[in-house]
Amino acid sequence: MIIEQAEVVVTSPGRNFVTLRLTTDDGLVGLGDATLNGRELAVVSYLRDHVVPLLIGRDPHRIEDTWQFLYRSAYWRRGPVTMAAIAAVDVALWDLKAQAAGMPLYQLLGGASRTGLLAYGHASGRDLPELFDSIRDHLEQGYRAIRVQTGVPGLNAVYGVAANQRADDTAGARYDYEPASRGAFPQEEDWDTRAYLRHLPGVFEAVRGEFGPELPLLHDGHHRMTPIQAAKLGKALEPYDLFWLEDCTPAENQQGLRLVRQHTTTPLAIGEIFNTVYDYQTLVTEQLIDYVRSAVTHTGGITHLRKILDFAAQYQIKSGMHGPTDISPVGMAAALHLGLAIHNFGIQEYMKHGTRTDEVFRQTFTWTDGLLHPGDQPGLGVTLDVDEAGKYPYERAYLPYNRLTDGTVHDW
Ligand code: KDG
Ligand code: MG
Repeated sequence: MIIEQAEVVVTSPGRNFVTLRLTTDDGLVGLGDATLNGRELAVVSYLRDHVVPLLIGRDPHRIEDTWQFLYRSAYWRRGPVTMAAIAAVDVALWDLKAQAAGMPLYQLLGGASRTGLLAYGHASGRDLPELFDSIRDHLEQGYRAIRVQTGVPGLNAVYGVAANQRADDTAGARYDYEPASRGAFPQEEDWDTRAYLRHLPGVFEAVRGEFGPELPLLHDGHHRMTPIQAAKLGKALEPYDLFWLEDCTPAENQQGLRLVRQHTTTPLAIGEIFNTVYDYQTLVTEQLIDYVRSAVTHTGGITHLRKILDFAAQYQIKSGMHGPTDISPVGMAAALHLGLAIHNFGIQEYMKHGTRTDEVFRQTFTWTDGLLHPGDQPGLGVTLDVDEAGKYPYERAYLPYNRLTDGTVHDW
């Protein structure tokens, strides 16, 4: 078998997605997700201009060799653009290998280690009544674990609080949360860490009061605190028994997590913007985190993320793969196969795509009683309807950025 054709498909059925589509001389089609929210076209160019020409004629079975070739032969290593491009190739190759074997991909990764994957959804509200409604709605949808994001008095737009109508679904239905906005310039949001720190513990106290002690609750700090502020928040949230506190600091300063860890037993999750195992070395070997947030899509694919997760497993650290709507259905499917196979699965983020996206990407995963399963079709179990994809051309979109009340640019 050889790779005969490699195409990069860009489509925007509600939001932008970049997909690598490999076709073999046997007529098999393998898919890989290369979506990098707000910087999509950089990955398109990396793939189209530099990688696609190297793939034609290659043996698709040589996954590890192809990975090492793309990583090492570029000379310029790592970074989100490179690693998203390599991830797309890697996942498309795994998809092809599993189809050629006539097996769902998780079987090639060692077989199922569980019957389904615990998933969490995104509840949010500008105030408590809105937040409680959103949590009830998620419980009715079957979620058994819920991320809680809330408005902060005095701030106009806060990360994770659903602000938009669902762009591509039933009129009036609430869009869970899509931070990127279409247009020529990123939207500006405002931020005040002290106001947030004063407000958040009371919100979790109220949520526990309303929904009881058992429901696993998560929260995303979205990189906005210094280590000492994160330590203070983790400590203040201890009575509410969080499943995790995510991205409490911009964690490229891995050593900063030592300070956080010294002060709190609130479990910590980090890594959605990381792209290689090297971003985790201190965090893992010093056991400064509890969950690895990396997505297959942004971390060099299944081949590299599996290595990170095996490394983490030696330190009792589990997976908590990133799964917002900017991970395409192809990227989600890859996460589900990997999550089903590994021993140290923790939880999977699951936001659900809109109906138009689901028409472009036909999927076979299941969602039953709060548990996801990738399904038993050979390969990833996702097909791309190229005609449907062609109806939705790329639209320029940016993630927002933050300014503090005095105008200083802050982490978003
Ligand atoms: O593109 C950015 C989003 O993927 C990110 O803001 C979502 O933090 C996020 C999460 O935890 O889902
Ligand atoms: Mg996050």
